Amino acid sequence: MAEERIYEEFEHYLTPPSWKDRVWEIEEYKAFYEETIKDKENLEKWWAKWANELPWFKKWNKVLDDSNPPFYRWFVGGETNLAYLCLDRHIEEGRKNQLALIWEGEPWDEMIRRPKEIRKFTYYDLYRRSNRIAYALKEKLGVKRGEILTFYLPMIPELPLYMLAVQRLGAKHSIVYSGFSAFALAQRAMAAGSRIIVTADALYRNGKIIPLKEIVDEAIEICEEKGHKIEHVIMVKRTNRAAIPWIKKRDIWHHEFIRYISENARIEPVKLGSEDMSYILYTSGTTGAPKGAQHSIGGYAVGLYTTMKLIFDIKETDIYWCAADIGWVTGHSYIVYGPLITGTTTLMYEGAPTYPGPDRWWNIIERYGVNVFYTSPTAIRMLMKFPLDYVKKHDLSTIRIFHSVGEPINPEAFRWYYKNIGKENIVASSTWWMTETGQMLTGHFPGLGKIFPLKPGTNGYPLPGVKMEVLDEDGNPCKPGERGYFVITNPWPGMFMTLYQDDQRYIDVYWSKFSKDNKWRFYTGDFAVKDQDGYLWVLGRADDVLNIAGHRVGTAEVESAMVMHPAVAEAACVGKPHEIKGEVAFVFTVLKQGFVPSDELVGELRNHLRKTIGPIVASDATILLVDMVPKTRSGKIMRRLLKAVITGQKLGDVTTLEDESAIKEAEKAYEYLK
Ligand code: 6R9
Repeated sequence: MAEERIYEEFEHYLTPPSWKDRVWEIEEYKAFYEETIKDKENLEKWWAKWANELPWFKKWNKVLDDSNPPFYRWFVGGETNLAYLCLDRHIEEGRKNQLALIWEGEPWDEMIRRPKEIRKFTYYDLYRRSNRIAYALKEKLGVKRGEILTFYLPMIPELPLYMLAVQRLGAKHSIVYSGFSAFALAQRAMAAGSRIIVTADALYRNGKIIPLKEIVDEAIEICEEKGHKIEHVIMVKRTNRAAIPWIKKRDIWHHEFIRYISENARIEPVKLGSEDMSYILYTSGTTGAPKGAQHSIGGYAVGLYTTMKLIFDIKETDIYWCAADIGWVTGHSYIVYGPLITGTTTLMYEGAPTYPGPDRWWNIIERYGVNVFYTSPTAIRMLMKFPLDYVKKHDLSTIRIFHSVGEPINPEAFRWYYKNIGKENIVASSTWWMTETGQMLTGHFPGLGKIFPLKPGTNGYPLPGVKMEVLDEDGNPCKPGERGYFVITNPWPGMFMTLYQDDQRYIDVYWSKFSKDNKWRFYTGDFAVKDQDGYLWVLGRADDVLNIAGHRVGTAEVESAMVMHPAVAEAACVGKPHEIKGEVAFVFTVLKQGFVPSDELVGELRNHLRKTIGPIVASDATILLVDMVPKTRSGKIMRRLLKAVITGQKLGDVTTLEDESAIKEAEKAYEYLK
């Protein structure tokens, strides 16, 4: 069976040599962990310990209010503000000259072999600049506590500056990823009730200038057709493109907006309740209207602070780099708020991993001496395709910690980066969490001073204080090694508070499937396995799991097996209905550069599947060679679309699709196969 194979094969634990004297026995770690979740008292003690390391305007009087589940409230009675935690308090504590943010743009200067623009901000710089923006928002546009502004901004420093400015005012943001369509932007701006959109004229990516303002204008038209008025558009000037469409009175350049505001303008950060809203973020849901995950302030800050310390083992002296986009939750929590709350230096870059060459990232790590790195398995698999020389020519020895997020990491990709980037002496893990959880909830915890052995491909352990279970359809715990639904059975501080203006949907989507007998359980929508050591293996979305002749097989498992073959760069597996077996695997497969498609190769791949997962999957599997697979803009394979292709159904919502040609290509290849 698939389970046995996988968990047997990866029982070769890895211990980085620099940690060899600091390794927990599994039992010893388990005991530590169990203590934190033993009862409510311990749970509160555990989180209060971390909360106490942060300054508060006013301390809470209750750590966890669980009197109205599933609406949990954390650090009730406490008062704080995210801008205060990210900026003011560092200045008060004498860290004003500490480097807070490093940014580099994309346009490249070949002479000096680095980007033309690099900007560095101390904590004091961020403080002054965001104060000035806050002042302008308040005085010129009347932005007040509670108002939600929509940001449609690329990866430029003004994005975190505007985020921090609205936090000061007690206003909120709803950030829409700058790759989203006008329709998606309009839908989100209306749902959030925004009257102000902050954007840029354009962005740089892959050597091209991509206009944004036109998309905003189109979105505003859609809003207006529906009777929703956008009163102001603030636009950061990023490029020199000419002929930018302009509507007088509505549109204003950011530099004009702040021009006559004193650089010494100050706004006191508004004292907000711990359980007030900090922002909403619409999730890239698989179906239905986008869901606005509503995040808190105090609990969210504690969740981020704790995980920055435990999972990234962050130090003020570190250069920390999360290579995500701020438009996704990973960027909100781990490019902006998390690192700034901990007082470290956070790095952000504009562009793409392969421009001007496939070593852009390795070059960045070398130039700044990045210590802690956070990225996605998709990016790793993409960069793995290129010759190792691109890695080897850079000094990456500063990397101490390297975690991934967003999807299951196939052991192959894990081993590749552990060896080639980490030189087999880093702490690495796949940190599971989601938009709704606000903070990382699994991984490894070097910040405790000791680690448990690394297992390639796992999500490690649940964070101390977080109780996770793998349950069967009836809500009973699965045995170790058995696949089931991934469920969180106690509240955690960074959790979202509700879906914006839709409490009922919050209950229906997340809390109804497994809650019973007054015990509330959060359903993640994922499938997972807990192995014999208590390590978690998240297998992918529960709707991405195949049932082949009664055997459940995660699409991620098939894909992981496929990419273990030297010829395969990437694979996307979906289920194809089958008369007798119910479902069989259909694998869209992308070959690595230099491999030529042939019937022999397909035969060899099928054999490889048979060897790695077993005949259940391999015997009736179709392996279709394609040039690329369709992905969301955040890099997740859109299996739903591939499934539609092979079952002849409508494609449905494609707003999150990164590159439409991927789907056309799949259709063509499938036609040819038939
Ligand atoms: C942070 C983020 C959430 C979904 C989640 C799961 C998948 C995220 C993962 C992972 C396996 C990991 N996911 N991290 N699967 N291992 N380390 O990605 O949030 O965009 O909301 O996606 O991503 O399927 O349910 P979000």
